[in-house]
Amino acid sequence: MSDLILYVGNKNYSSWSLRPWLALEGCGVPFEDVVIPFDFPAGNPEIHKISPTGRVPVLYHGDVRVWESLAIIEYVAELFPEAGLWPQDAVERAAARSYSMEMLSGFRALRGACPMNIRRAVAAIDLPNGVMDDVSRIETIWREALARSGGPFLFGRFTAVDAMFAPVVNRFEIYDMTSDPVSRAYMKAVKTHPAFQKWQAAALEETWIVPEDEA
Ligand SMILES: N[C@@H](CCC(=O)N[C@@H](CS)C(=O)NCC(=O)O)C(=O)O
Repeated sequence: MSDLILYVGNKNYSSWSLRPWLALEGCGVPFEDVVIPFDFPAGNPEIHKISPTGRVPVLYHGDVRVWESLAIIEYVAELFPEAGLWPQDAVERAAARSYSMEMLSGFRALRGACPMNIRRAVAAIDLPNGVMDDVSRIETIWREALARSGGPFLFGRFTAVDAMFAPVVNRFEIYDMTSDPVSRAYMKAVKTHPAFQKWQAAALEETWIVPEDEA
């Protein structure tokens, strides 16, 4: 039994939960997960019992509680340095963190209009202003990193920054947002990664419907 417990939201919808979950799973860090669905109109009161923000993800490690997706990744990266959550090279690590921070703090138009939804069938939707600017910046990041590393992941092997962008891979896919061959190859690498497949299989088992996340 692992002493790391990661509380996550619905695997079908919870993009912020997917990020640390995938970083840990994809880098071979032992942990357990507990799903707390947000299928209540006013939010699930259970989330408030375990999270200071009333949001997931939250990590428990004995008495230590860490919230916010990127803070969780950083905590676990320090706990398991050999797992290689970040690139080993300091300059590459700085770039990976910069991209991850862009994801955490930006791309609001895309995130607002195009919710992650693992089980959704592929279908384009009308996109409000700003969404394609976000798509363009993300594709520039991917192109830049993949050209430097040679792929198949942004920094060669799978790292936390790929986990940070994994919900975007789902969004690009289900809303049919790109035909760029470099993006498509990267999306395929993420979607076929065993850790992503494991999350996807669990998401497909879920039956909760969250109407506001059904674009
Ligand atoms: N900045 C936070 C965002 C967390 C967040 O917004 N989580 C959503 C799920 S993806 C949530 O808990 N929603 C529940 C609710 O609003 O009731 C992070 O990076 O962890």
